[in-house]
Amino acid sequence: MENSKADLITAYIGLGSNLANPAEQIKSARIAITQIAGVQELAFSSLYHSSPMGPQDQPDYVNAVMCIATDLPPIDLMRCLQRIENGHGRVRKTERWGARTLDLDVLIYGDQLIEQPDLIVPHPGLAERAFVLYPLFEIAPQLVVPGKGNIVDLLTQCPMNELKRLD
Ligand code: ROI
Repeated sequence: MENSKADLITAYIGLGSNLANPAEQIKSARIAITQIAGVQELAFSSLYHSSPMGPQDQPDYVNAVMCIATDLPPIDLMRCLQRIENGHGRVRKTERWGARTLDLDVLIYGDQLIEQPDLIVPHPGLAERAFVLYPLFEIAPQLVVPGKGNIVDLLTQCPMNELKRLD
């Protein structure tokens, strides 16, 4: 369904990096996202330091979550985020879950459940990922994640592991 002009959707974006000065990658991605036409920043979490999920022979990550208001349809938003990833030197390798200069995921898009071949929202790994849930809770403590439930309930089932808040 097309969003009409007046319709602003609240969406959440997950940011992650573990190469080439991760904290700077996240900060410059934040600026690039605010420069997308049709996107306004509503909130940005602290930066978090996290140990890698997946293969352990890669550097630790810096993660954050951003809340935006947007009139872009979800696929257009995802394509804009992919362009920013590419502009930050993201090289897509065949190895699953390898190191990356910048990863930008549409975590949540309004109350929508989206299952398209190239976009699943809410992000399927959201409930198991401390590096997503804790920054999300910081900026949206009352959030109900569509199809998954209250952020507080999700948090209580997700150990913090090695996650550390940086600022
Ligand atoms: N692990 C952490 N800690 N943070 C991430 O952003 C992240 N992103 C990924 C995989 C490789 C699954 N692991 C991660 O895509």
